[in-house]
Amino acid sequence: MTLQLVIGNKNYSSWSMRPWVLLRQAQIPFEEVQLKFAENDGGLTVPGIEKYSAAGKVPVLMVDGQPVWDSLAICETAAEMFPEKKLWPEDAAARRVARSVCAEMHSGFQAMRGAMVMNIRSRHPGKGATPAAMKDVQRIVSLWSMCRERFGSAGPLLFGRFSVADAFFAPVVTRFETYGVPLPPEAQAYCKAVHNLEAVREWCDAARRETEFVQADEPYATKP
Ligand SMILES: N[C@@H](CCC(=O)N[C@@H](CS)C(=O)NCC(=O)O)C(=O)O
Repeated sequence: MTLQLVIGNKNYSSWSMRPWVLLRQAQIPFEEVQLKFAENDGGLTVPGIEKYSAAGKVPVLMVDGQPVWDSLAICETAAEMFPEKKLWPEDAAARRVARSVCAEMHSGFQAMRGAMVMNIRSRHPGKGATPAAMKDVQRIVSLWSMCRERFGSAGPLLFGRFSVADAFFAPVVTRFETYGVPLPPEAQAYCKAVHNLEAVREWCDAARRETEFVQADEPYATKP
C-alpha cells in the first residue's frame, strides 16, 4: 500500500499541518507532495490539486492512488488503517472527548482562524486579538484544561500520550506564538509540549525556510 500526503505551504496551511504531524509523529511512512498556494482575486488556489482531488483543497491523502480529502477524514482513515499506533485514546470515555474536541476545532473558532491566520515564520504580537477571537481563545484554553485534568495524567499532551487531538491543535499552538497570545501557565506548558514534538519541530523548521509570500494569508504585512 502506498500513501502520499498532498499538502500546501508549510508556513500557512494549518489544515495540512494536522495530518502531516499525525503521520510523521506516529512514524507512519508516506510520500510528501507539496503544492504551493497561488493568489486569485484576493483568495487562494492550489495549482495542481485537480490531479489529486476534485474538492480543490489541501490536504489530500492518496491511498494507493485513491483520494481521501479533508483533514478530519484523513486522520480518521489513518487511525483506522494503523490501529496499532493508537492515534485515538484507548479509553472509550477519553476517546469520545478527543473526537468532540477535534470536531469542535474542525468546525469552529472561525473568529480566531480569521484574525490569527497561521503564519509560523512571522511574529505579530497583539494583532488579531479581537473580542470574538479572544472568546475563541478562552474556549480553546478551557478545552485544553479540561482534557489535561481529566485524561492527561500519563504525559504532557491533551490525553497524556500523543493523539489526533494534539495534531489538530498544533496549528493553534503556532498561532498563539505568532500573535503573542497571553496564556495561563497550564496552557503554556501544553504549548511547550506540542512544540517539543519531533514532527512539529520538523514542520516548523521547514515553514521558516519557505519564502513565498501569500497576501491572502498575510493580513498584517504587505508583500516585500
Ligand atoms: N476542511 C478542510 C479545509 C481545507 C482547506 O480549506 N484548505 C485550504 C488551504 S489550508 C485550501 O486548500 N484552499 C484552497 C482553495 O480554497 O481553493 C480540511 O480540513 O482539510
